[in-house]
Amino acid sequence: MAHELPILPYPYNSLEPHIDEQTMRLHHDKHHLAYVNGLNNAEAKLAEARLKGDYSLVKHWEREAAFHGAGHFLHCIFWENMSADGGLPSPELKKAIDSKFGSFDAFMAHFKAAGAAVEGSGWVLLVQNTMTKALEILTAEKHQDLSQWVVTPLLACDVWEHAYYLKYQNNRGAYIEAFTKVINWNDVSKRLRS
Ligand code: MN3
Repeated sequence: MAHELPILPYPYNSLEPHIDEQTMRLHHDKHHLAYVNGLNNAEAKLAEARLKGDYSLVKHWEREAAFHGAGHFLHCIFWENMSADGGLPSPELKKAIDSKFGSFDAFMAHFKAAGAAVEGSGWVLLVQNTMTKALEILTAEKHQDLSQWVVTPLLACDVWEHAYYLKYQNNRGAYIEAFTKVINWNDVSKRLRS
């Protein structure tokens, strides 16, 4: 089954003025689509390699599958993580945030600082450890190398330049601030596992 570009769960302009329509169109229709196509291509090449028993390019296609696969699935979460009217963290999520970070404000300050500090392209993520159930903030400077394997992403903020450059230029901090205005806490809360 080929992977498909998900339909954006809201109109392209619905996150204005925080995230602009032109960025959303380019980001979803061009950048995310490239990940979907890249992942499908890598999977097809790996299937072909198995069929032929020819693994001479396996390192390349495994890297392609990791790069495009990470890009595809993180963007799927990213679109759903945003909303014009995202509500508040559920009582369970609020409790988990307070327990890990001390307070919601401390969590937000940590999340924004971690995102602004990512070198080059990458992501800042709120994740849940599947062994301990505790929350953590992690950054993925190369998203194919997302550190700590036993985590579930709950909240993903794309800090690649294509996510903000049209509107915010080099001011990534202002973009992250804007992102926090459109976080869909209903969606983030739904991803938390007890
Ligand atoms: Mn992106």
